[in-house]
Amino acid sequence: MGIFRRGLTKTRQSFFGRISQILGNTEIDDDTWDDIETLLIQADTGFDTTLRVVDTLQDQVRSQGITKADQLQSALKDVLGSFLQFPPALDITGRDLSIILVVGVNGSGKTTSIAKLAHRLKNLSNRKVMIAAGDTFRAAAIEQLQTWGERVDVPVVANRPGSDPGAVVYDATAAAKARGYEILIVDTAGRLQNNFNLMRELTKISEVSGKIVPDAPHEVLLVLDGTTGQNAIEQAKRFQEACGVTGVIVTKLDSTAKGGMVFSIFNDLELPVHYLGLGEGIHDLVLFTPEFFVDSLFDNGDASE
Ligand SMILES: Nc1nc2c(ncn2[C@@H]2O[C@H](COP(=O)(O)OP(=O)(O)OP(=O)(O)O)[C@@H](O)[C@H]2O)c(=O)[nH]1
Ligand SMILES: [Mg+2]
Repeated sequence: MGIFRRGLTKTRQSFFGRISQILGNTEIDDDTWDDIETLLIQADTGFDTTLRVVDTLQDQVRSQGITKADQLQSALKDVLGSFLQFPPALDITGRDLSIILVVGVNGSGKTTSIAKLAHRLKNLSNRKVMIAAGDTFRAAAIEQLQTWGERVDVPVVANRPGSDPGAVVYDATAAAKARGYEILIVDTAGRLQNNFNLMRELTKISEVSGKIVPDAPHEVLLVLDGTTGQNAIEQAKRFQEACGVTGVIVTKLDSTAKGGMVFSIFNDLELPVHYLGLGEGIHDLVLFTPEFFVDSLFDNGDASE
């Protein structure tokens, strides 16, 4: 819980935590609803999700007989919570080798999240983890991943810069299988969702591992930069078309005020958020927990912040 509250300090201070102050101690009227709508939109909750949240909140207010604006905070908290779900466990058990493909636009936090995830799976779940350096675009990308691999003590299969990423994934899959690894996490180069050729390459990469391991990749995790807000929703739709995204990691929520995007991912994309990135360190990847997330968005009178 502590890491959620600390990580989401900016979102809390800029938006949700200010709600009681914004609404004041008045009767609920049209201005109240306008204020709540504005707050949600500004926090990047997205238009459709915002309207649904406000509708549901209005129903609650009616059925519970709430008349004062200052009673709205806890009702809003409940409604927001009802728009989230605890993510299902990653589909990485019950077979010899499971493959997780990690995709996203440039700089969204893929490589860092892979290192954090490898660390989690190895140390918290006690799994044998290997990483494939499927971003062959830049030499620095391969080195960055190798450095992380050393730090978290996980082997990294790589080829030379400029080589075919599909071939790296093929080799890594074969190596992981031969050496009895249980989870292979595949890094990919960042790409813009509207670049047709690069998105097609992703489709191919995603198919390669399936030639060795049936039904692979078992998870396709899209890494979304929390600071990009609603733009990320558009990105997600294109990645879904190219490689069948199964879930999302939202990064950099420590450095942005726009946590509302998480509600939009669940409701507009109907994808689970598995993890949140709340910093640059190896431990700063937390399992998404709806209660902790919503609680951390609101002020609980804690003066220590
Ligand atoms: N504050 C913060 N920074 C993050 C987080 N996740 C990643 N970063 C930073 O974001 C920058 C980009 O991260 P990378 O992991 O290299 O991103 P990438 O998606 O692999 O980038 P490309 O491979 O170039 O597409 C780095 O400086 C990371 O330290 C996070 O949760 N919080
Ligand atoms: Mg990278």
